[in-house]
Amino acid sequence: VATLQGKIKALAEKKGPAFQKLKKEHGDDSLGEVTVNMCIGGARGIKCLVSETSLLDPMEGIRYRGRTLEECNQQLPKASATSKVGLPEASFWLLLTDEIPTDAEVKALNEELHKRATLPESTTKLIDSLPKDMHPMTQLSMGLLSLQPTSSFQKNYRSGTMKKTDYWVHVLDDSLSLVAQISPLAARIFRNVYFDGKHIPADPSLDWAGNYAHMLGVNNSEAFKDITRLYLMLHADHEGGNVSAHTTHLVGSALSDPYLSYSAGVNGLAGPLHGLANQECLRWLKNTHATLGGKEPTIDELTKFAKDTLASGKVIPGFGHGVLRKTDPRYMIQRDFAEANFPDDPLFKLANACYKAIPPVLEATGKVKNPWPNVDALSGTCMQYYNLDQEDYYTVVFAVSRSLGCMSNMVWSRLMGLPIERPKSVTVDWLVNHVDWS
Ligand code: CMX
Repeated sequence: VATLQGKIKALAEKKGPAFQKLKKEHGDDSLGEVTVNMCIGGARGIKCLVSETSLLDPMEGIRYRGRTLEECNQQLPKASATSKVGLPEASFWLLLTDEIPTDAEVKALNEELHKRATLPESTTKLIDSLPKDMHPMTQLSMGLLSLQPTSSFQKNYRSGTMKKTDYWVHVLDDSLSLVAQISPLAARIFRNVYFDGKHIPADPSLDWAGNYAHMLGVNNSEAFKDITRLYLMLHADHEGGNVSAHTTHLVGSALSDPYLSYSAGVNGLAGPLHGLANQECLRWLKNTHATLGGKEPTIDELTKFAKDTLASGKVIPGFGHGVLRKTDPRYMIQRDFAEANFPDDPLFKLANACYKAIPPVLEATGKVKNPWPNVDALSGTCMQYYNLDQEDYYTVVFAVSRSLGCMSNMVWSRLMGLPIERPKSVTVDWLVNHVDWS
C-alpha cells in the first residue's frame, strides 16, 4: 500500500500545478456551447466531467492512461509465461499510478488483495439469506452496501479528525478492500444461486482474476482463467460519463464512501441499456440459435431476426454506443481470443454472422448513430464456451471488473479535491421561453 500511495502522490504532485493553473488562469474559457438537444438528450457530448484514469475516442476506443487496450494487453504483466492476457489488477495499478507495474509489484498487490478479501460474517449471512431468484446484480449491490460499515473513509470522517487532503488516502484504503472483497462476494452469489451454496475456497496462490475464475468453479482450465482475466481487464474503465462510472462519481462527490458509491454505480450497471446488455445479448443469440434449430444461419435469416426484434419495439443488444462510432476494440480483442481458442463454437459463429447481418439493419433505420457491435456482443459468447452460461450472472462479472476503474477514479477525484456535483436543470417551460422562436 505504501508503494502505491507513494506513486499516486508523486503523480499528483507532478500533475497538480497544471491543474491549479487551469483553474486560476483558464477557469472562464469555453469548452463549447450546450444546445437544446444536448440538454434534453442525456447530456450527450457536454464536456462537464473530469476523469483522470481513461479517455474514450469515438473512433479508436478507450485508452487507459493514454494506452490503447491492445497496448495494455501486450504491456501489462501476465499470470504466467504462457498467458497472453494482461492482468486486470495490473490495469488497476496503471489506472491509479500511470505506470505499468513490474511483476514484483503485481505480486505484492495480489498478496495485499488476498489479505483484504475476507468477507465479514454479517455479509455472508445476508447474502446467504437472499432468495435465489433475486437478480445477482441486486444481490451484489446489497452485498456491497453490507460492507459499508467497514469503510475506513466513513469511520475517519465521522471521527472528525480526517483532513481534506487525506480523503484520498482513506478512499484508496477502501478501494483496495472493495476490489479484494468484490470477487469472493460475486463468487458467493454465483454459488448460492446456481450451486446450492456449495462454495469453493479461495486459492491464495492465484492472481485476483484467476482466483475469481477458480471460485466460480465452472471450469478448471487455464483458458477459462485467461478469458476471465481478459474480460476483467477489458471492462475495467470506459472514462467518466457512462452510467456506472458517472453514478459512482456523482454519489462519491457528496463524500459518500466507496461502498455507498460503487453500490449505486452497480445499480446503474444493472440496466439493460448499459451492463445488462451482455446478458440480453447472450439471451438473444441463444434464442436465435434455438429458433433456427441449431443450424448455421444465413445472413438473410439473421437480417429477418434483427428486423423482427426492431419491429417488436426492442433494441438489438450488443450493438450501438453512446460515444463509439466504430466496432468496439474490446469486441475485436475478444474476437481474436475466440478465433484462437474456439473458432468452431456455434454461438461464436452466430455472433460472427451477426457482425455481418445486423449493422446494415440498424443503419437502415436512419437513426442509429453507431450500428457496430460493442463489447457486450461477444463477452457472453466467450464465457458460455467455458461453461459460464448462466447469463443472468454476466453483469456481475462486468461489475467485478468495473470496480477497478470506478475506484481508481474515486481516488483521483478526492485527490484533486473535486467538489460536489451539481449541474443545472431547467424545465421545458424554461426552454420554451429561452430559445429564439423568430
Ligand atoms: N438497437 C435498436 N435501436 C437502437 C440501437 C440498437 N442496438 N442502438 C441505438 N438505437 C436507437 C436508439 O434507441 C434511439 O432510438 P429513439 O430515437 O427512437 O429513442 C436511436 O437509435 C438513436 O440512438 P443513438 O444516439 O444511436 O444511441 P444512444 O446514445 O441513445 O444509446 C445505447 C446508446 C448503447 C444505449 C444504444 O445503442 C442501445 O440501446 N444499444 C443496445 C444495448 C446495448 O448494447 N448496450 C450496451 C452498451 C455498452 C455498455 O454501456 O455496456
